[in-house]
Order: sequence, then C-alpha cells, then structure tokens
Amino acid sequence: MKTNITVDYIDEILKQNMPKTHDKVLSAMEYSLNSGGKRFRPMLLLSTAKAVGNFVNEGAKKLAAALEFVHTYSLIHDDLPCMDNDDFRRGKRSCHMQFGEASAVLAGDALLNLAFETVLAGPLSNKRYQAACVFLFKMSGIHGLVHGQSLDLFTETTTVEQATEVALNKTGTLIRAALVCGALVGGATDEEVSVFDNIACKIGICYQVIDDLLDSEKCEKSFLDVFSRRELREYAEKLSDEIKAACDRLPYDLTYIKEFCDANLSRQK
Ligand code: GRG
Repeated sequence: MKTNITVDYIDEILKQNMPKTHDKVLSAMEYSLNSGGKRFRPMLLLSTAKAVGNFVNEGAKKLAAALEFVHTYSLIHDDLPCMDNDDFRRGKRSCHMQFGEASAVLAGDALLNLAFETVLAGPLSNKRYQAACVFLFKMSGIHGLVHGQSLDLFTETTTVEQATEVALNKTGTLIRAALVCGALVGGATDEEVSVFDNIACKIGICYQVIDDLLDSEKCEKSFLDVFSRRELREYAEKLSDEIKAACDRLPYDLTYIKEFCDANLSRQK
C-alpha cells in the first residue's frame, strides 16, 4: 500500500481520534491542536514505521495521534502564566489567552488523557505496540518531558552538559518517542531500535540548537548560555552530519530523516 505522509494525512488521523461531543474545553483543545503546528513528530513516527515495515499500520496511526496530543498539551501548559507565561503561540493568542486559564489547564489535561484513550483503542495484543505505548508515556512524564520542564524552570544552565540535558529532556524525548515507536511498530530489531533512539537524541539536541539560534529574545535556558552563535551553528552542522552517517548504517531508506536535518538547519521558525 502506498501512503503519502502529509500534514493533511496526519490531520485526518487526528480528527478520527478526537471526541465528537460539544464542550468549551474541547473547543480549547481543538483550537490548540489546529493552530498551525508543523506535525513533524507524527510525521517522523509514521515515516519510520513505513521505512521499517513498508506500510503505515493501525498501531502507528494511534501512536502518531497520541504523540501530537501529548505535544499539544505540553505547549498549552508551557504557555500558562505559572510556567512560561506566553500570550502568543504560532503567531496566535495562546490557549489561556483565548479561552481563560481554567479551560487551558483542562484542555491540556484532557489532551494528555486523550493520548491514553487513543493508544488503548489500538492493537494492544501486539507486543511491539505495547512496548511503543510504554515508551511514549515514559518519554512524556518524569523520565522525559516533565523532567525537562522541571530542569528548565528550576535549575541553572552553566555548562554544555547541563544545556544538553535540558534539550534532551524538553525537546528530545518526544522526538525519541517518534522514532522509537515508529521503529517498534514497524518491526525493527532491538539493536536497530537503539540506533533509531540515538539518532532521535541527536535530532532533539539539533532541533533545540536551531530553536535557540532563532529565538531573538533568548529564552531562560538556552545553548547560547554556553556557546557563541557561530559555535552553535557549527555544532548543529556537526550533529546533522552525525545523524546522516548513522542513518546510512541502518538497512532502510531514511531519506526523510536526512531531509528533516537539512530543513531544520535552514528553518526560519
Ligand atoms: C508543560 C510538561 C510540560 C512541558 C513543556 C513544550 C515544552 C515543554 C516547552 C516549550 C518550549 C520549548 C522550546 C520546548 C522545546 C520543544 C519545542 C521546540 C517545541 C516546539 O515544537 P515545534 O517546533 O512546534 O514542533 P509546532 O508549533 O510546529 O508544533
């Protein structure tokens, strides 16, 4: 089966997994989910599942939707006054500015819960799918995203190692979920899954490096705390080369990862 993995294709999968009721909180969820995100995490997950397993299976679709739900929840909560206090996201009013703080908190909670509901409606008897679900939610919690946010909010960044740890957890964890879940449901061997995980860690760091270079009002924790702009650009180029070399060591066509690296190096937002 030929599948073209586009933003429209992903939007359709997300729509299929959204509740069909009417509710103010649901409107807030939909507002943030459909406000122009690049969808690159589900794109990486589905492309990996397809590269490894030759087609996009049902488990991959459930995991891709759940991953975007977790990502959207994290952005809504990150923008809240008690966290990063951002009035805008993707050039539009952030969720709490549009719907009020209580609705935004609940929209984030509901999206995280919806991620669970979504994967629980998938092929649970499949061991690889089970492992992928466990990994996705491990990466979303205190072993991943929440730990990254905690480091971002409550610690100092004075060394390259500290900046890398923040980036790996805040940005890298959901990218790890994308590649590892895709590889698992595609049927990769355990050894190959580890290589995908390593590639994902580097993509996560590299994505954050470019984010920091693009962020004109340097955010609280940034690689610019420990690197000059020129050093940081060189670091991103070095990481991209390493990622591409690692892709060549796997027996799959991973052109989409190489293209993602190039697009990341030249992205403007
Ligand atoms: C609230 C638990 C919790 C975590 C928040 C998402 C996050 C952690 C912080 C936001 C700030 C930040 C720079 C995070 C790094 C991850 C990142 C670059 C998010 C933006 O992802 P994109 O570029 O956004 O994929 P779009 O808009 O395309 O979805």
